[in-house]
Amino acid sequence: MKNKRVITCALTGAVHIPSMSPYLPITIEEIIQSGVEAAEAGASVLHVHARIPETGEPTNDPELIGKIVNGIRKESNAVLCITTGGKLGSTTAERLAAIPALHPELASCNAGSFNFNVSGIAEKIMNPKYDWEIPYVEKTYDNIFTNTFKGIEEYILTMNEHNTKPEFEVYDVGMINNISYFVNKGIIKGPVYIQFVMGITGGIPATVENLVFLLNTAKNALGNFFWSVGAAGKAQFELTTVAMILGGNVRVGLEDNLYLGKGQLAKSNAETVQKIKGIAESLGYEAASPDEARKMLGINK
Ligand code: KMH
Ligand code: ZN
Repeated sequence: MKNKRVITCALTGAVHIPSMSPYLPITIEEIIQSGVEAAEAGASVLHVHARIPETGEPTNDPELIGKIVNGIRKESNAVLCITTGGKLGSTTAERLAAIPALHPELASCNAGSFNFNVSGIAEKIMNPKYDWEIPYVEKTYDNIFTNTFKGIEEYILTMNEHNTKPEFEVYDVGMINNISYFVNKGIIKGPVYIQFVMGITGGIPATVENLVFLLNTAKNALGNFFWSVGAAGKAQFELTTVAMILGGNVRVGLEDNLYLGKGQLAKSNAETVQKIKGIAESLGYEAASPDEARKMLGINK
């Protein structure tokens, strides 16, 4: 498995707004199709959020998430990672609702609170398609993405109960200590899995030096752990490429970045997977299959 790399595709997220790209999947059918295509292109893990089909607004509605999950499960063996980050400003109960309902193999578990500011998007959108879009992103100027110790414990314990492995989203270096706290408390089952999400305004900048710093800090704090890198915006392909060279795994997809290159919108999630898979293969790595990803992550289907 040394040359295998797990490609995660984050399909739509809760940050980008429909007016930013006509290719952002919105409806249940679009998200299912986009996920199936991304898996066919080489993604072994699909990170799932839902949006209200009529408006594209992010939602935690477990029924909508369930329809997407069941639709993808019918057509693909990909590992599904359901968000518990959810819509900006949601409560813990709202963010957790889909886990008991769907007991996914993986779910995101955000490893600490921080300022999650995407208000800059508002300046780039001249003619928004929907009324909710500009207020939604502007509100993040005064937003703390809340993930307290009490909350993180609740996410971990709920996931344990439903046989779901937490994927710890680490946005800054101090969050590694938070994971270490819960390892020492003995509530994290199996090897720790970290998704370093770099380059959010409010989190650690997406640079190679910072990735090496995060990795060294995590090695000192945790010993062995499984890891992947996602990065916001144009740093996505640079940082994921470096991650593979350093022995890590990667997350691409339209949740984090809408572009394949300068001024070139990605027309699908599959295109972002094809791009990183091509880079992987040119470096001598192979995309892990879903069952190989399960082995690498230490999860049972
Ligand atoms: N919803 C964003 C605030 C996750 O999926 O867990 C963060 C997010 C992370 O999307
Ligand atoms: Zn997400």
